[in-house]
Amino acid sequence: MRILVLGADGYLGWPTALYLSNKGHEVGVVDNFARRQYDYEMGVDSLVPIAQLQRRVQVWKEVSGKELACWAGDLVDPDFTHRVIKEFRPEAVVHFAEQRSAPYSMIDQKHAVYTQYNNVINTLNVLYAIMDVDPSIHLVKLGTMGEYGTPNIDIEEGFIEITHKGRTDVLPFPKNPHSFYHLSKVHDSHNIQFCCRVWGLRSTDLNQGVVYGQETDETMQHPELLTRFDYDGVFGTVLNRFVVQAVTGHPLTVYGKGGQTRGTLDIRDTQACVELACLNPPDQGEFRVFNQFTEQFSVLDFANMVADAYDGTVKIEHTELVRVEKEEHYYNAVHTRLLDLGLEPHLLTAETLQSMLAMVERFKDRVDPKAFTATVNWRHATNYLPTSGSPLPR
Ligand code: NAD
Ligand code: USQ
Repeated sequence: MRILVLGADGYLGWPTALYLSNKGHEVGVVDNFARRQYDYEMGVDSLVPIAQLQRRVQVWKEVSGKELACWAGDLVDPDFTHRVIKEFRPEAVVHFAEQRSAPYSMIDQKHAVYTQYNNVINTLNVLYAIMDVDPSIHLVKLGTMGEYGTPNIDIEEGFIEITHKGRTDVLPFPKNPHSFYHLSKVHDSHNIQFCCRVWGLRSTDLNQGVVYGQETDETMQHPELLTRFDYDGVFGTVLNRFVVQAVTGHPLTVYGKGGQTRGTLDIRDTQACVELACLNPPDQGEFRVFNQFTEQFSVLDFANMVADAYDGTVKIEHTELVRVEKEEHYYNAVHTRLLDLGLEPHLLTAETLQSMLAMVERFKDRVDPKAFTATVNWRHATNYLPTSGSPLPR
């Protein structure tokens, strides 16, 4: 297939582009490097050094003999977005290209507005470009399990049958997200569903859980093919942070009681799920939702698993609950549709954790312990940054 990967300089976009290319698809990659600029803004860096996108594309060609078409530009610019989709003429567009940190979106008004503007407007531009260039292009959009929040009922896969006052309908599952970032994904989902219903586009919304891991078959082929790995208090996700904290002798930072439960998956399963979605497109006019995760754990489960897997002393610290979220709650989310398409999950085993710990060991001299601090508090919409006047990526 011809597959265009948006956000291909990022943690997930880059390894997914390589995976698709390795599978024989013709792949194009797009990014505006906003993610690198958030690091400059906050004075942090990926644990794993990453080569520039253009260099990675060149190395991939040397290693695999496969070409990636590459565009540098901002999807918020409608002309750029339109031009790329027209030039590449993909059969599927895989859209990773958003500001994806909940804490970043909660720093202050400027970061909340940036997040929603960047995410919602760039997705609208992609929808308009697809409509104009070729409405049969399948939009595979990365959403998030966090769109649903943590309701006290089972979470269905996108839709729920409701009987109300004697009448029955199948409706989008209620959304109750807990950050301006997660809200941007809800707004995207509504816009995409609307375009499928009204214009007859087709799309798969991949409501993905928290991803962990770093190494994939393709990125391991050369040091300059590695993908980023974030452990700081704004972009680092929970399990990735915990393995870095364990290796560097820092207490694992469980916010509050640690009963917060989330769906989660291995980075290699992100790659496989995206390909499965591309290879099995929905009908024209259909808006389809897959809950993209393989297991669910509480934050405290993650901490205990890391402590068990690490061959050394690990301290678990219950720190202030910096977010407004339930510390203990019911959680049971359906996730069968990708399994039905043939997904064979990599589950979170001691072996997986040990390989993550070994990877961190190799780069531990790059760790800045100051970056572990959770600097954003949901209850205070203030500028915490010493460089708060710094420009956002645009
Ligand atoms: P990331 O920040 O590492 O990558 C996103 C990439 O998109 C970055 O390289 C960034 O520069 C680019 N980008 C952002 N705005 C852009 C724009 N306007 N134009 C062009 N490029 C732009 O994030 P990630 O962790 O790789 O996540 C990718 C996607 O998956 C996101 O949409 C995220 O919401 C979703 N997701 C991630 C996780 C996770 O655990 N990492 C879990 C669930 C869902
Ligand atoms: N947490 C801790 N300690 C930490 C870091 C996080 O207790 O040191 C807790 C958080 O409070 C939260 C949970 O762990 O309850 C998950 O936090 P996270 O930062 O790992 O993940 P989250 O903010 O939910 O966002 C990440 C990605 C986002 C994606 C989302 C999937 O950054 O792009 O959409 O995971 S989901 O959680 O399913 O919505």
